[in-house]
Amino acid sequence: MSEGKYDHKTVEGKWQEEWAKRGLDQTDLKDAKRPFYNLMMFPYPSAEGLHVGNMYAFTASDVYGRFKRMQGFDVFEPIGLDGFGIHSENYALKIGRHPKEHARITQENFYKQLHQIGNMFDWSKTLETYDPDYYKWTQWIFVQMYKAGLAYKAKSEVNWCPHCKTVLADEQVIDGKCERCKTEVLKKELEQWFFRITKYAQKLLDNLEKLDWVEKIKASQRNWIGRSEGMKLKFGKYEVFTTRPDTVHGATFLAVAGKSDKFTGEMVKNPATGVEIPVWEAEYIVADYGTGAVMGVPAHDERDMAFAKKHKIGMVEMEPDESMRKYGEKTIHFHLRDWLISRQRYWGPPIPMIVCPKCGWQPVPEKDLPVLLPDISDYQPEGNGKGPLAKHPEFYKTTCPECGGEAERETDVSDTFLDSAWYFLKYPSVGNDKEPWDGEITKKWMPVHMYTGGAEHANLHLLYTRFLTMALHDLGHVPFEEPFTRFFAHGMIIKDGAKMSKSKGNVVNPDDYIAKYGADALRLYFMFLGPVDQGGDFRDAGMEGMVRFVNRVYKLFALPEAKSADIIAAEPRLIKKVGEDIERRHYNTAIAAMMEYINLINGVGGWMRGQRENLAIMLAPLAPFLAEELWYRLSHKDSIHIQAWPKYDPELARPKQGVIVVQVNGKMRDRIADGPDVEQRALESDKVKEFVGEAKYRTIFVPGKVINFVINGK
Ligand code: ANZ
Ligand code: ZN
Repeated sequence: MSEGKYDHKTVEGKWQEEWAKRGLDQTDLKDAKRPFYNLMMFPYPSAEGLHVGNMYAFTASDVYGRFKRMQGFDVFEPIGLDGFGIHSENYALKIGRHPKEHARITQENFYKQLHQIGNMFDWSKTLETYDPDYYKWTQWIFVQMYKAGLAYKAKSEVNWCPHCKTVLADEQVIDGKCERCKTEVLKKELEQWFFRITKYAQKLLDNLEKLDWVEKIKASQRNWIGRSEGMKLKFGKYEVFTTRPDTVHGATFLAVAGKSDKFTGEMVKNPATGVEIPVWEAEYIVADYGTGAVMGVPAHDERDMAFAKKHKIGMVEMEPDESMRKYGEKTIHFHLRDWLISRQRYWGPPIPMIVCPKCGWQPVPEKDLPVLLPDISDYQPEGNGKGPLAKHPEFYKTTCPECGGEAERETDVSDTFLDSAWYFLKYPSVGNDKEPWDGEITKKWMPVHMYTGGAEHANLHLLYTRFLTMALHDLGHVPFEEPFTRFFAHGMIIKDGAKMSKSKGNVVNPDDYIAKYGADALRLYFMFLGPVDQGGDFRDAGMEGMVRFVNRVYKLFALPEAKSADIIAAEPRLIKKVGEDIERRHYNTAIAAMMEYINLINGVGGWMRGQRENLAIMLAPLAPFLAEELWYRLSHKDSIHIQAWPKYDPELARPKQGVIVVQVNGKMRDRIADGPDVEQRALESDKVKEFVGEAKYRTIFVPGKVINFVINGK
């Protein structure tokens, strides 16, 4: 065993190469006995590369995957790039680089960064959403949705981002601003492609009960779906949707959606009172919610009250009346609106539809997929409601698949969130270009066993992917309705009190840290910040501490062989604690427990081989390079990462009890933890052995206090 400092550069380089050569992280997807699909949310490249915050989340997910592998699961941990879309494209536009060229550069950098951190990714199964072998199937999914009546084109009032020069789905408007560029979003009346997510509103809601997800994500989805039970009541030719039919007596006006408030000149009869009430157009009425018409009850509703006051409409006080149910029928409405899927941009999969003057809209025949995104130099969005492909007749001029006549292709591309709504289905089937995914493999590996990602995607990605999976299930393409059995939301990394972001200028590039301190030290540092669901504050100072920790562990393995009752007593507790903490992703306390244990060993000055092996194994998910090196130095030929997680005797792992003083002939020689087998453990102590040797003895045991070995003849 070599002395001195641990050289992370040499060690990490060596094991990266060796692991790749052995195919250590390539999962045998066909023959796996205990499949465990450990997935981290799809990364989308924005600027130069991954920052420390992204790396944090990936490492947190990887520690869990490595732990599961040591528990005997066949873990599949794939990685790829969500490289299509506005986010990447906006950055490419900003720096004046073609999005395709930009993607090539980012891809190389991303994979290099992700490789360095030492995650157990199966590098034989990577995928990128802009790869035609991938988006061929994204388009195929669009075609299936169209054929099933789940994709349609319609004119509606939609969100328009004047900066991104494209429409956005409701879910991509956060507090009135564009999710990607934070510009104030405008409303526009446009004809667009939609996915009929509303058809699944009830199922999206019901299935939440079955999912092992954190409650705040489920609550967010419930709220977004917004189920509302009420009644439809007839007011003359108008029908209103109300959740308070019992207040119908107090309706003093009727309001329909309008761009500004104005009296229409029309009067209708209140069905309950027979009184004629005025019909108004009102700004506060949403055109496509409920029936688009509301009965105004100023006495019971704040907005109606404000409207009535402003326009001097009367108010009627009355007692709520349950008998009014006879004026209408029960109905349910959802706030969720259909998913707007088309984008007037360049960097996405062309929507695989053709419009023919005679036959109307036709899907591109499946044998003609993919519809390739052409290489063009005028890829900038124009903001005229059409995408850049609309300037290219060589792209859009085609023939009708139905009648063979002249026809035109759709020139919008699809939303990036469609690319990322199905990627998990493709990973295990990467390489299969005959079908989107392999039936057997899909059944064996999915739903995903553990999904880790950011909570900010509750109503975006997590809702879209649930919907798409349900739709694909109903169309017979996948054997399950829900994509992710468990979802774990990781916390955020902040720096100087603020979320890490380029605009705040507090982004930390992990590359420098890996080069300087090593991947293991960075991983340990991340995981020591706090429980993963809480994230933490990134401070340079802490890194040094982790480098010292790595070196201490390394030196520990140079200590001589020695048997200590204290270490023997501490070990089962450590194994229990580290395992349980990793399972609930409190990696920080697992590390803290190991630190304490290391202090104990240093105090004793030696330890046993089995203890060394177990500690190395427990460190392996957190510090995979260091652990592998230690394992190798213990003369093992196989990888530490496929060793079984250490077992412990639950009896011995019970919380620490009192300390027993061990005496030989009345003189204190050692202390051991109280618990079962006190005598045996006391005799295993080197300090005790030294004095007892082969001599005959009798034992005086005072439970909870002292054990005294009295050597015969004394
Ligand atoms: C009369 C009334 C009296 C109402 C009262 C509420 C309280 P949720 O729960 O969100 O579904 N409403 C219906 N359609 C609307 C539209 N298109 N635009 C704006 N407001 C609309 O809310 C349903 C309630 O919101 C309905 O019940 C209606 O006002 C209003 F004391 O009817 B209510
Ligand atoms: Zn035709």
